[in-house]
Amino acid sequence: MAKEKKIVDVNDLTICEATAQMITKSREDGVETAFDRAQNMKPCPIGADSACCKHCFMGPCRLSAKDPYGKVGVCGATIDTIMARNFARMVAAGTAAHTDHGMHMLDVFRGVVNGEISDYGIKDEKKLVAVAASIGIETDGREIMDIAKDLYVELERTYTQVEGEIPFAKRVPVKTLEMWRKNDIVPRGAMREIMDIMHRSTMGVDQDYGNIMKQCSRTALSDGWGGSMVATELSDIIFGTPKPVVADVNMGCLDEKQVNIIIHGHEPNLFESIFASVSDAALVEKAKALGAEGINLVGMCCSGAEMLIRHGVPHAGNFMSTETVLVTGAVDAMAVDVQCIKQGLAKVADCYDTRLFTTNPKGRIEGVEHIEFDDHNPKECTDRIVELAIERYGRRSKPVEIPNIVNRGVHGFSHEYINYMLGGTFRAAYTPLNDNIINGRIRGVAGVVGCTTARSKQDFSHVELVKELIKNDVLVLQTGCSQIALAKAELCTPEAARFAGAGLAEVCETVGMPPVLGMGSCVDNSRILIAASEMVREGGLGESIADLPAAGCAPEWMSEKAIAIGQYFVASGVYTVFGGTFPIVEDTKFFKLLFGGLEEQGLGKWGFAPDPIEMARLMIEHIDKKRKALGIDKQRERILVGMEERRDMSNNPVTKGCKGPMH
Ligand code: SF4
Ligand code: MSK
Repeated sequence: MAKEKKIVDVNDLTICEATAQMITKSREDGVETAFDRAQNMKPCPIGADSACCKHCFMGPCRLSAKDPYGKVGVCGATIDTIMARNFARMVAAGTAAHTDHGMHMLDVFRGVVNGEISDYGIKDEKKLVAVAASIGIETDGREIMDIAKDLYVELERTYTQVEGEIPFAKRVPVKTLEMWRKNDIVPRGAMREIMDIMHRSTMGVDQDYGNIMKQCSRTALSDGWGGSMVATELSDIIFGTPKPVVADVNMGCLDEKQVNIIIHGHEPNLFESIFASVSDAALVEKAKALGAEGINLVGMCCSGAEMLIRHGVPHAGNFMSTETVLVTGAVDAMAVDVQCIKQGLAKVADCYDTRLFTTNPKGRIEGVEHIEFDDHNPKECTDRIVELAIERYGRRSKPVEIPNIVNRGVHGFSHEYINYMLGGTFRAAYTPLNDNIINGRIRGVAGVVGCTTARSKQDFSHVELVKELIKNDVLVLQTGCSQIALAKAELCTPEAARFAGAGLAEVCETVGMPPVLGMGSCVDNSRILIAASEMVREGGLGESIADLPAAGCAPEWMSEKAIAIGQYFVASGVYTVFGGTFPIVEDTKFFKLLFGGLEEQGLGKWGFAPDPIEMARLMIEHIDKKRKALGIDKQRERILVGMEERRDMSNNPVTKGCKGPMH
């Protein structure tokens, strides 16, 4: 007899009301999603602890978390070797994903520069010049295309360089770079680093967890300061650098009366091209001829986050909502490219007669129609997708049910815009931010990023953590699915300053900014690295990224990419807390290295807490530790004493006579 399937209350699965409604509908319709599959698929406890090894077939060998040093693998590998090798392979996979995405953007850039690609161009010349100058390319008095050619050649080294430091190492604060050199972790080209880590983590090579960890840092840094940074910078140069834009999120962005198309994945070029296709007058006419009011383009996941910040394209939801959005029956077509695309989409799309298309040669799904996207002729693919979506609209037969929920917010805080927002056109600088950290109005800065997962209540930890941080005057920078969770909770609005502590609220009100700044997709975490470097360069907050009163967190992570991101933040000097689960056996030597030993070497360190309030406590404790080390903890105490008075500005000893915190 088949085992009865476990059904869990939707309110225990998500705090996203729209997603909850659609989980309920999917159950009524007899359609399964990842939410329900997770309840009936227990994670393997040995795998969850990273205590198993299948690097050769004398195994797989399973060690015990209860008695980690009680036995070793058949080859003699210890628990520390096994966990370090597993960790290394996650870093390698995550780094490969981001750097391959960056490499693709480099291919597009080369095509644009050589004149082989004509559908896109150089949209932000100012940024092109700034990026080129930042890595030592001569820019004075030169033609844009000449600079662009040199930039292409230089950035290619991010991938192919066999020896020596990658180009963006020049952007790293001096003391941080010195620490990397001392630890021998300055990255070479990503291809070399990934090859190295895959080699040393095969059976019988590197069996010293500390040495493996060194290569984990080096590889991850080739992602954060390499592949991811190239992806972000070139996407800005080609498609435009984001600046604040008002945009809507949630499933209510779908419109029953229009042809609805969702783009889900990570690379912006597919989305940019379909953005052009949906404005094509002939296609719009075709849609109208079938009774539609128009064509409604909506994003999901990370390419959605990128289009949200760059163009204000509406966003329907994060990773855990990609199946449930199809349950609305309103999605006429969904096109996907790479990363975080559940195979389960195929079945759900089939049940609701949504046209699902893969577009990237690396990311096909068995049984799903593939329309290949080619940057040399991008509209051939995207026009076709729009046509097929229109066709599906014309034969919609099933009832449509769209949750009537839309949340409006402000997104698009690139590092360039933060610079401008705080300092103005003529004195663009991080000085006001640093000053407000030094005087204690802003206690510190937190990067809250990463996925949602079927193993945690969707969005819950993101929202609770961020609320707690801003309440304690911590300014929050966001990317990826986390940003969408907070946007749905309406914390990406200037009005959300009312949830912030008095100091942060005062700064937000003066500048007119939200306490939560959305910066884009998961590769855009590189924007946070650049912002951190600028804060160091500005002065007053120490000499390296490790000195900053800052911390990072991925409260609901699930992807190997998150491990790579976490490791490059840690290697850059940031205390990085993960929630949900962590693939490690506590109190082992490898555990002690990650959660303490790395910090002793001058890097950051990992943290873990299952509860969001505890995550916030750990991050704030770290921020306060850094404030104390910088000698700026006293300023904050004075600010706290003055909090009541500050409500009455005229009596406030701190602000009396001042125009405001940013002046
Ligand atoms: Fe077991 Fe060693 Fe083979 Fe891993 S490498 S499966 S620990 S024998
Ligand atoms: S999409 S990696 S679920 S952030 Fe970048 Fe979201 Fe995590 Fe995928």
